Amino acid sequence: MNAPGIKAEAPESHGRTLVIATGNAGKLREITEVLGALGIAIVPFVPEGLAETGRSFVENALIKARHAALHTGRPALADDSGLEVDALQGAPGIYSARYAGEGASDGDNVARLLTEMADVPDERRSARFHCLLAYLRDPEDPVPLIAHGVWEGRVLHAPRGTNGFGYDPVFYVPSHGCSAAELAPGVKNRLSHRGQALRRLHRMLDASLKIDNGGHGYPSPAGIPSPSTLTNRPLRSPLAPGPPGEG
Ligand code: ITT
Repeated sequence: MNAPGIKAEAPESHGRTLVIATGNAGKLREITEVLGALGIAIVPFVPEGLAETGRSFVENALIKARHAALHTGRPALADDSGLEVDALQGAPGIYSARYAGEGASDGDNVARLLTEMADVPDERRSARFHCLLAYLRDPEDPVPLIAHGVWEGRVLHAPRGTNGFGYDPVFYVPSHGCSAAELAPGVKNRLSHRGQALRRLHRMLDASLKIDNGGHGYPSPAGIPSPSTLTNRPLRSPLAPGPPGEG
């Protein structure tokens, strides 16, 4: 029987379920849509109060995934992402979520970006989103799966559109002649850094499942705690055996 609160019963999910470590509702929406279309149900885990002390996207993604794997006792996936602006020597980069300071809102961050870019002419406004995904089978996993996606664009002079989140209203998408916040969610996911990385990770998980059945791959839904039980408290030692019935 499936754990309560888990969407694993949905026929299209084929029982594949992943813990996602994020406190960002916009990311969660996009990840749920992409992985849902690939038949994977999502169990969110909010890594509250966790310091992202890495110096790179990949380090921060690993910190978040390891934290979630430790505190849920399950394999976990995390996304670290951000906007790299050439005229700002790569800023805000890994500091994108707190560009205007700790606890800054999306609006605060966009406002600071537009201020910093006020005197930058059109031809020097190139930028790109990066998304690094890290997947760990357990907190000690020595071979995490890492997937990277990049989305090229330009920084607009003023916000446009209301979809998406973060810097989407000021990220111009040349292929579609509009901002990322003017794209329908499905279109953004087809083009975006996150959509690319998620589809890559999905292929890696499937390939890994074929090679070392029982190594990487999707956990069985049995024994996955319900979302309400996913907290920062460790459910069990990472070295303790899993719930009965799991190999
Ligand atoms: P979690 O760590 O809990 O996942 P976070 O928002 O703190 O949430 P990051 O540290 O990875 O996540 O920071 C990512 C920031 O980069 C995010 O807050 C946005 O400001 C920006 N960003 C990332 N992807 C984006 C996207 O698709 N569209 C717009 N902005 C994006």
